[in-house]
Amino acid sequence: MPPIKRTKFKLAPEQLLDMFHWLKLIRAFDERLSILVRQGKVRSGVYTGIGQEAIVVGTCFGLRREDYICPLHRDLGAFLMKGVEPRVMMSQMFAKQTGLSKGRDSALHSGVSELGIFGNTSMLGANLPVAAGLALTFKMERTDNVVVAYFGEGASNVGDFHEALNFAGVHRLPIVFVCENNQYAYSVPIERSMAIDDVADRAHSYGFDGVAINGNDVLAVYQSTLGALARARGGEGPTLIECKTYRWHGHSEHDKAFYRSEEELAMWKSRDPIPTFTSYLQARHVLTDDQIRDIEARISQTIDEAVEYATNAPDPLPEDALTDLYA
Ligand SMILES: Cc1ncc(C[n+]2csc(CCOP(=O)(O)OP(=O)(O)O)c2C)c(N)n1
Repeated sequence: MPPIKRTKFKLAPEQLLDMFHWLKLIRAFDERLSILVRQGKVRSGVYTGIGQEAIVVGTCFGLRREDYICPLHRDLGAFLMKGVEPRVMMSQMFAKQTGLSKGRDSALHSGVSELGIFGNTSMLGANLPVAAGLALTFKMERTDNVVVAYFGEGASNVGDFHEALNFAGVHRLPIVFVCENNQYAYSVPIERSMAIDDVADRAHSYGFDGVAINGNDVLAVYQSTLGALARARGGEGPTLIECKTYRWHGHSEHDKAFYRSEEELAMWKSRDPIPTFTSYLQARHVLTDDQIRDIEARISQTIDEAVEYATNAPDPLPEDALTDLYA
């Protein structure tokens, strides 16, 4: 298969600053959640994506409201980028009435159809056939909307992954499969679960392109996504983008991650997507120290307000347990 052509793009300074803001907000949101877990305030498992932010920022940045995302347990940032307010997201983590599932769900399975967010299921890979179904709907309705479906490298070993890619390839569906390859599926390192180096290669078996990129480079992720979105909107079918990255925390906040070395963590921390992008912006005179301070202050205020709002929000009521039942 010929290599995917690189998509040309130009972002205005305001757009670059917007990207920077999202990276910082998502990092700060996850970091605060990590503290709140230790304070016993969160009524859910918390699976932070600290270190992986460039993936959700780079993949969501070019989306329209009507496009659908199928996020993973580690992608709270994608909810924010698709339009969920931080205080609503925080309420969701606190299992309050003001959260997306009104406090009747563990935090990770909610969706918002008006914003194009499909709720995740716990079974790894199970979101992918559903995502392919959504993409089939878009194709049958003759819209040019696209589905962006996220999965971990661990999930790419599950049957559902292969069925979804096969179906998407056969029907040339408008879908972008985004692999967040953070090197571990819980405690299992990638070399113990896969005999190939790149998950991206798996796309070729299903008749479409796969590309492996630096998932800590937000512009590289954005660029690959732009190309994949254009192909999907133009009727050329799916693309798999494998983003190589690393999660700084354990699988979840209760996992101390003793299965990996300090040296390995330090090496990946030196590839932190935020300072890399900060240096890029500063070298181009798009971002000043004052702007950084201003953005950080605004984010800190947003998150403080979100925590206060969620803390004071009402708990779900027993009599509401059966409202909103679909069937
Ligand atoms: C089918 C299935 N098998 C096992 C699990 C238990 N489990 C939950 S998350 C996880 C690891 C996921 O790894 P990966 O897909 O790489 O995503 P990551 O958490 O690294 O982002 C496992 C094994 C599950 N939820 N579903």
